Amino acid sequence: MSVTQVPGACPLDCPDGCSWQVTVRDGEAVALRGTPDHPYTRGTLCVKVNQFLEHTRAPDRLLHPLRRVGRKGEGRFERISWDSALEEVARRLSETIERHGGEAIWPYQGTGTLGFLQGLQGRAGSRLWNVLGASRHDMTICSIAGLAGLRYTLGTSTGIDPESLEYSRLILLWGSNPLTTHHHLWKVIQRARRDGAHVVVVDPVRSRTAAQADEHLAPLPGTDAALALGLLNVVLAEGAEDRAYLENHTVGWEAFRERVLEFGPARTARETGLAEEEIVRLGRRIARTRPTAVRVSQGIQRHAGGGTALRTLACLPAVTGDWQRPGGGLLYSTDGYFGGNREALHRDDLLDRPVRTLSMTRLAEGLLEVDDPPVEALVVYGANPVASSPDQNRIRRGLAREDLFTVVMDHFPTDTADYADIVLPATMQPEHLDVHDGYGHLYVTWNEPAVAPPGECLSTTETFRRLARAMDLKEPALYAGDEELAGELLDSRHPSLAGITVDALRERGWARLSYPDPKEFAPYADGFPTPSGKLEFVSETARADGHDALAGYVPAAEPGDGELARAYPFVLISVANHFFLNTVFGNRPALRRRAGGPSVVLHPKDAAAAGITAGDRVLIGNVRGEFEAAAVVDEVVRPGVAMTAKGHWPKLTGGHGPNATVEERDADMGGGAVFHDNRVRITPLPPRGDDSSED
Ligand SMILES: Nc1nc2c(c(=O)[nH]1)N[C@H]1C(S)=C(S)[C@@H](COP(=O)(O)OP(=O)(O)OC[C@H]3O[C@@H](n4cnc5c(=O)[nH]c(N)nc54)[C@H](O)[C@@H]3O)O[C@H]1N2
Ligand SMILES: Nc1nc2c(c(=O)[nH]1)N[C@H]1C(S)=C(S)[C@@H](COP(=O)(O)OP(=O)(O)OC[C@H]3O[C@@H](n4cnc5c(=O)[nH]c(N)nc54)[C@H](O)[C@@H]3O)O[C@H]1N2
Ligand code: SF4
Ligand SMILES: [Mo]
Repeated sequence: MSVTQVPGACPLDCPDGCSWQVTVRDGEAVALRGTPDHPYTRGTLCVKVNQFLEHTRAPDRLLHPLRRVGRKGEGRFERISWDSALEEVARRLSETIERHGGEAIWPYQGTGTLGFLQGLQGRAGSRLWNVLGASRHDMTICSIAGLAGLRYTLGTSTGIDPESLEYSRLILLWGSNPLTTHHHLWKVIQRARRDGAHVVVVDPVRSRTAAQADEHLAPLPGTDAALALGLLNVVLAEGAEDRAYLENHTVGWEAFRERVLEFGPARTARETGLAEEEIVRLGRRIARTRPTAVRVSQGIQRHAGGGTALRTLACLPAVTGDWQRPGGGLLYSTDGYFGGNREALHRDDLLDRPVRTLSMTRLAEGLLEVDDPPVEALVVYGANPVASSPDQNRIRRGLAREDLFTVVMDHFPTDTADYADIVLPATMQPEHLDVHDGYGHLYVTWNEPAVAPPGECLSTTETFRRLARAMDLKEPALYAGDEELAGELLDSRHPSLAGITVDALRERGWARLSYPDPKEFAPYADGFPTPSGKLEFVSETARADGHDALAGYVPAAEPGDGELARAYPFVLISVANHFFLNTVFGNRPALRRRAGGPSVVLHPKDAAAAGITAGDRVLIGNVRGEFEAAAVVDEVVRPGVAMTAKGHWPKLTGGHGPNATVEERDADMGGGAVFHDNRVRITPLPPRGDDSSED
């Protein structure tokens, strides 16, 4: 009997990017655990990923290529061989290119795995798409508005080292729910608390994290930039601005100061729906506590003003001078720390002319309205847009187009796969090679294949190599093997990779990137990568891009007053589900049981006004669409807000989810999605009759 420990990485779209070890006995994966000596993973995974091995063996796993035999959306398929699947895909893509050129192909890649080889970070498949001249796919679904906003202020979207939060004295968890979405950060925060740090959550919902914090402020969704300006107003009133820092390290302070002075406590209270006392109390605490760290994650930027929110929040630690202190500053993403050679993977030099870019969150528009050329072939991998992208009903209409050729590569028969002409079975993480960084830490992780793939599953890299061969493409870069690709990625002179060799990484499974110890690390103490080299309250780049040159506040597109709000009294926010990761695990029976069915949480006052009692079946809807859920009545949401969770599979929960109500509309920056800038009405439904045939 042979037993080995194989190092790997959690592939999911989660900031914690855990390092894991698979125990393999006689060729079978028998146990999975977080790597004990990894300083961030610290031996634990999470409630979801503890079930990962069971998930790889689930009875509904896709094991063979399939061809559609039913209507689009019906989900009826026949098993076919890889050869005939690849022949058909190759033929249809070639015909599309002949008719309309490569841009009629849309490679629709999602967040299913973040790996540099198999997934998003390396834009897996980009070499093939470049050779074919396919449309570019812009990943707008998750964090882009915030990334774009930060770049105006900081010149980068890369924030402080999460491990440096251990040295913060005040931690603002702003629109961030780590106990559900990245719980390893919470351990760092607990260490800071043991040293006396105070933790404040800013969230319209009393999340799991807010319930554990020292203080919780619940502003109206989409008003965070106003709150940041209001808090800075108090800091100024206390005379606590760091004049030397502002003088030496920032641009545009005089103008920004004027703007801050417009947001006195009374106005800020009106905008945010908070009490003046709450704002003043927190403002004073910020004024007297060094260092203060702001942790913002993605939830807060799914609004019309989401980019501006991050842009303005990043100004807060400049006024207090905290950017120069370890444990001070702002953390949104750590993506930029890993200096691997991404360009070598992407190979954008293979593209022989510029191509158009299509936005991930505008799939319905892309399929129903885009012309010149129309999208004729859609290749979906690592994504489940029927469940996850905005405007579900129009997406279904687009995917139902008879003249559209759709390929879906996935592990499971998702709602999206049901619309495919060809379904290709993909390997899961213990079955393929990959390399990962993290967007919430400073480590690089190696994922060694631990077991053979089940059935006929193939990795993304191998699928695209075989497709290139089936299309008779000559470019040698299309046939690079996985180890070669990993070597190209890590072959970089970037100082972050100093001392990190492929062999050592492969042996141990992980390495901390070459940066100072978190206790001493203030990445922007000496300046910022902006055009001026300073933090920019006023940004000429922003002005050139058509935004206000000065950081400020952009309110919601569907605000809380006016006619729209009378017809649709609730702002619907659809937060991360504790038991799923986006839609991954949404079909896992044990986790579905723990998650319960779709629900919507309302404040008791709102529920009473709408004639809704706890447990009622309700319809949540607007002009775009509607979905059903069970009502929960609880003070965890503030009045005016309704909360539901993302991740349920529509086909397992009545056919529609929250994205049936979400408009396909861009945030102020980057083309980000606006999942929470979404007003709805909520009405009770009659209880299901006993003769209901639904189950
Ligand atoms: N368990 C689990 N973990 C996950 C995921 C998951 O689906 N499940 N998803 C992963 C992914 S893809 C991502 S992007 C991250 C997201 O990580 P987070 O951003 O932490 O998660 P969200 O639940 O989207 O949003 C966090 C909080 O923002 C609040 N919020 C919404 N609108 C506003 C606002 O306008 N202002 C403020 N202040 N708060 C607001 C919500 O109430 C929510 O509690 O998590 C990752 N981790
Ligand atoms: N209402 C609402 N909607 C949201 C959000 C929200 O907060 N509210 N959050 C948004 C956010 S933050 C995100 S990131 C998006 C996520 O949206 P998507 O990127 O579409 O992610 P998922 O829906 O989880 O679908 C991922 C799919 O990839 C598959 N997959 C996983 N690994 C692999 C692999 O190695 N190969 C292949 N071929 N497939 C694989 C999984 O089985 C799954 O079906 O959802 C967004 N949608
Ligand atoms: S989902 Fe996040 S917390 Fe869970 S194992 Fe993966 S990286 Fe770690
Ligand atoms: Mo995300």
